[in-house]
Amino acid sequence: MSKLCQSACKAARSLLSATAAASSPRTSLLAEGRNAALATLTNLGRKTLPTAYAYSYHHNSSAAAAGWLAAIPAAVYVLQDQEAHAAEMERTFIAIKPDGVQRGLISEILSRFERKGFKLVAIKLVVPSKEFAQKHYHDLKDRPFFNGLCDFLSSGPVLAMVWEGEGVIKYGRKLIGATDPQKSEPGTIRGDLAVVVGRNIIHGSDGPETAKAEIGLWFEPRELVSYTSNEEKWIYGVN
Ligand code: DAT
Ligand code: MG
Repeated sequence: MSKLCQSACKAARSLLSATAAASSPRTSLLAEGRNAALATLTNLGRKTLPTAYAYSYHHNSSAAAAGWLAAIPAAVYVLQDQEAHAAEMERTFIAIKPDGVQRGLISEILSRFERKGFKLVAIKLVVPSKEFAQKHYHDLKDRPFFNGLCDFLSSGPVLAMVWEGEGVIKYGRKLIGATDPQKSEPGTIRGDLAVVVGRNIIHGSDGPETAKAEIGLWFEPRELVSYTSNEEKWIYGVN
């Protein structure tokens, strides 16, 4: 986070607690400032003044300053809200292996995760080295197919991804289907799109620990993008 953003957040936190201590209707203040807050966040990211603020700055600088002050607590609220939301959401590592990439199945596979309602938070196309493949599949090092498996994973581009959502680790595996495509149900990715276990086109973490380890192996923390999707309020809800 930039210095500017950090000090804005700090100031905003003091403002928030002061407002809370005075027991004034904080929520309405925050609600009013929500749009302005989004502009503030965007502005902090871009380090430029949005046109509307630049305009009011020239015409009424004290009003503009008041606008900024009102926006900052709400900006922090939105930021904290997003961070808290992202923190509690489960993430899994999904990779389209070289066979899936070469067969032009990227969009077909991505669309299944997307249509379900899961959220893409990281994606990159990489050719892993054999050593990297061995790290990824380290738990299979004693299996007879380990060497061939690592040769295959490092033989071409792999589309590495992190997907986020409630229950995404377990349900991601359901979308993928059984390891052996001969045993995968129709309707699953492997069931519909693959035939043999050695070319089963996709990888998905099999539990919370492996998800964490695999995300850490394939991605730098800064490559994971936390954001609120417009669809979230329609995907999640309790009646
Ligand atoms: P999954 O990919 O479903 O998590 P896994 O972790 O047991 O399955 O194995 C990793 C990969 O190794 C798998 O996607 C394909 C390959 N593999 C597994 N069993 C195999 C076998 N009996 N023969 C050849 N390759 C195999
Ligand atoms: Mg596995």
